[in-house]
Amino acid sequence: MTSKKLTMLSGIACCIPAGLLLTTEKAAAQQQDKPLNILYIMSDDHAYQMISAYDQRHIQTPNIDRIGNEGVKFTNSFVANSISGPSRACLFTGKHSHKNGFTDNSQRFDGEQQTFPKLLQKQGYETAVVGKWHLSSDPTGFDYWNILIGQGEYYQPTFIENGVKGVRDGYATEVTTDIALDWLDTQRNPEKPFCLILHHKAPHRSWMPATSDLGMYDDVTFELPANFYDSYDNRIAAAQQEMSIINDMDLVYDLKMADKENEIRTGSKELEQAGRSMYQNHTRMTPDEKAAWDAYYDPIIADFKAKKLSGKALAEWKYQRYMRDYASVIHSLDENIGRVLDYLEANNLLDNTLIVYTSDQGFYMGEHGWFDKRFMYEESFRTPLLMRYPGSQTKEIPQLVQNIDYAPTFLELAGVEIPADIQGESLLPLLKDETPADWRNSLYYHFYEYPAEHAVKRHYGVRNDRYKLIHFYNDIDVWELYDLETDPSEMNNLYNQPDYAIIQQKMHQELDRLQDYYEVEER
Ligand code: SGN
Ligand code: CA
Repeated sequence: MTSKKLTMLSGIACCIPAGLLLTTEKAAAQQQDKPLNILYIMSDDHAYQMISAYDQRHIQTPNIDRIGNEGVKFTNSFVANSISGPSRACLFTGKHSHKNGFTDNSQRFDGEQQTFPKLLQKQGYETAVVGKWHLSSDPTGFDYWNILIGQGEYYQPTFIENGVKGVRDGYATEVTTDIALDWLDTQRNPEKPFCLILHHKAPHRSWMPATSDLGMYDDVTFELPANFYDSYDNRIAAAQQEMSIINDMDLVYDLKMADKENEIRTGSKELEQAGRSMYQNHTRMTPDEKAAWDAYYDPIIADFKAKKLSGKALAEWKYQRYMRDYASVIHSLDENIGRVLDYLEANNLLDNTLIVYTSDQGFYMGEHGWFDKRFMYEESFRTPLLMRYPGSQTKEIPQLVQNIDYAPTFLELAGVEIPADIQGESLLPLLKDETPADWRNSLYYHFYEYPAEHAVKRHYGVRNDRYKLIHFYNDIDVWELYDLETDPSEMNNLYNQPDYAIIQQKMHQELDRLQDYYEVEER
């Protein structure tokens, strides 16, 4: 209970019978002594461009926005390594990838190492993780876990509940929410503070909406990003990726054009087959879901085939389909986050719980012509971050924050001493309107997953509030420098431009300093 509420209580003391007052005061004191609960909600690949608290152009997300409206919006929130498993390893350890050992999605997380859920458990918290896990080894540090296998499935997803596998009926976003609410309501020990990690699969590729949401954005024409037709001049690594909507987004697998006549060829046998099996055979859908799916997509497929689109018309048709599917997936996500907030409110848990909403990284919604993430460019380096912290007066936090900061934040909140080897910084002072004068002024980033799907080269770099320096390496050796003030879309690589020589040198120095600070051995 906040101190404001305690004052209110003592203010009405004269009207309350003595016995009841004692009980109320005792309850209030107990509540005040009890550390805040933690509800950490993270979705998978949720672009901030698709959250109305961040961007009003495309869709409305009133429930997600509510967390920020009643709390704070971080306007400069970033990840350390823009891909799922590594992002989750940074979250749980508070350390960069080279320290927690989980550098790319092919790894297995060493669950023996120190994580914040384990330290919270020691402090008396009850801990649970529900939904996407993606760290390969079994969860450690959780009293309850109920996780998807790998990427999980949108329909009738298989979960592993404390080691036991089972298929759950329903749509992933709803089922994941049901499991989380059931744990909150009936399974946890209400005497203990809780830490619930609620990880959605949505809106990960291949962006399959709930059947109830199919078509809900069909009347909307989404604005094409100004750099949709980027030609990647002077940016060799950007030119070599395989995440282009035009070239790599599969008509069948990604955009569901699994025609019954089997006439559509996409250029990728593997993706086409995977798509046909998923949408034509409907391997995981119930007969009702299958019927609703076909009733929606069959006419779109027929129309698409009749139009015989090519060139820019085809590219923009693909973009609109992508945006519509993705937006419809977000609709369910937003509604289900609303269900969780309503539950907390109805059960008097809103004002003693820190609520976090974020994504495992950002995502491209057509910027540079792309989908997916991985790059240190803004759309995927950034990630949305909204927090509802009871008692906070701040509305927006502009400081540079990163996903290695969650672990120390939760530990400080719980009254646990932050171990010296944790690399992140607690965000608690920022939430309490007490920004330290020496808050970090630059961020370190490192992406390792190459050679791999989407062919984004390995790279590391540094970003401060204005400039970004990136080094692409491995089978390439290319530097990039951006002035984010004059070129926020990162179209103009300034590396080795004489006018920027001093800035370039300073950014190199800053990169060296950060690599020393974070003890990066491999450079
Ligand atoms: C899958 C997707 C990729 C995606 C990775 C990583 N392909 O492999 O498009 O980049 O996951 O995503 S798919 O054909 O399986 O859909 S992450 O968010 O889990 O890291
Ligand atoms: Ca992801």
